[in-house]
Amino acid sequence: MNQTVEFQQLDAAHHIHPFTDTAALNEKGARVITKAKGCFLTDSNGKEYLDGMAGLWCVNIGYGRDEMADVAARQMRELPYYNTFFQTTHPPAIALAKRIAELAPAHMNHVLFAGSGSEANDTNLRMVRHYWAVQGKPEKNIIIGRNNAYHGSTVAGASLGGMGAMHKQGGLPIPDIQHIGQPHWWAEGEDMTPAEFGLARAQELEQAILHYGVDRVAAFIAEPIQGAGGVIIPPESYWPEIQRIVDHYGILLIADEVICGFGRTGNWFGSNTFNIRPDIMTIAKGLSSGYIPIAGSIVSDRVYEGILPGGEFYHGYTYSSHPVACAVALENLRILDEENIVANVREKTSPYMTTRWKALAEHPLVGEARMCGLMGALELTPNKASRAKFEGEAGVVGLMCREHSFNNGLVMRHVGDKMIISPPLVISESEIDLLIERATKTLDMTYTDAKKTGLM
Ligand code: PXG
Repeated sequence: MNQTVEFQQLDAAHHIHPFTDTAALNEKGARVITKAKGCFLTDSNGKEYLDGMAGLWCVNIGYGRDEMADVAARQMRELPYYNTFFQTTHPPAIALAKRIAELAPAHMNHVLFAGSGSEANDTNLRMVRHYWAVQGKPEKNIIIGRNNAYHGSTVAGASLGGMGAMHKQGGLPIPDIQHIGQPHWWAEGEDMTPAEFGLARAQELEQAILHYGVDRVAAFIAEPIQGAGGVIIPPESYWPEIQRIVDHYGILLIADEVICGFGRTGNWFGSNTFNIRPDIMTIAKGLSSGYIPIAGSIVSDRVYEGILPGGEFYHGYTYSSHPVACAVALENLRILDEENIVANVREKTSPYMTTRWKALAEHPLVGEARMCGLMGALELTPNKASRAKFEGEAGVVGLMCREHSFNNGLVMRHVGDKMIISPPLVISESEIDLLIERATKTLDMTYTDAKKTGLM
């Protein structure tokens, strides 16, 4: 039997995929990725793909860095595991926490580690409620998130997020979580200017605080740029107004930096790019460039000191500050820093990529092409002028486009009828040229199909 078929059959027999219609996948067989180097993946048939998604928005330094494997092996030999419960610590946790505090905004100097972004957001939910309880305000426990935000897949993460389809499964959201509108001008701004719309959507936060009462609202959580929701870059008016509101009412601000952190927007954090002053930042993904699972909550001095009088915070994971994960993350941060990768995105790669990507808006299928740092999206539409949606269910054209993209050797994701991109931060100009060439061919093929099937 062909090895790919064997892999696919065994995969279908025993492996359940995340976020997948299992019956449909088993019928078709999964794509089997066997190795990767730099910005390229190779599948079990030897076909190469330019990885326009950096794995799942995480492989910032690119694949195949031997230093990362060497550090992991060294740390496994020296101290493969020990916990940081029971008044114990170890050198990799200390070194990584110190390095993160150096990189984070000046008022954020403390880190609690987790294994995934979802876990870190569970930490954040419990921490902000605990913070207010220690301040003598236990009823101040409502957390406000946004529609179409993504904060993970655990019970708290999915509740904080605003994905309707996720809320329908498993009885979510949990109590005392509320959602306001997202700053997605292209899809929802109607005849407002982006600036007016950004302001209006930010002011929904103020309306929510006044509606529930400032004595009930604990925190607001948001991604600086929504990633999984479709790379939604807020209008310039949005974040300054959010910051004004959280400052005015003294509400805690949680910036979910799981995607935006560690260079994705051309700065160490999306909070730097948008001039946000968070009380807590969620980090994961780019912290280790996906080489090993690790995440965390970076906590401001205000929240840290606010919690201290409360005694023990009954929270933590077996793998909080895992020594191998900490050592690998620290090596990743060394590479990002010493190879000047973040500044290079800001000054060179992002401007080049942005120019080339935005030119895709000329394509008859594309209503808007947007990019910040190295994360971008294309809005596919049957009518650019009216910013119309395709008839019928969303995502049919997006899915066609994704299939063509993979066949053309480019990993580009779809979210409904948006195409999204988030390549490794080490992508070169010639690789960007290749990405654009394959994306253009993909759009052409999708356009032909959409016309043929009467979708436009
Ligand atoms: N916050 C944000 C902003 C994320 O993007 C999480 C939290 C959760 O992290 P973990 O490590 O628990 O997955 C994420 C994760 C997609 C996709 O389809 C995006 C994520 C995860 C899975 C799929 O774009 N982001």
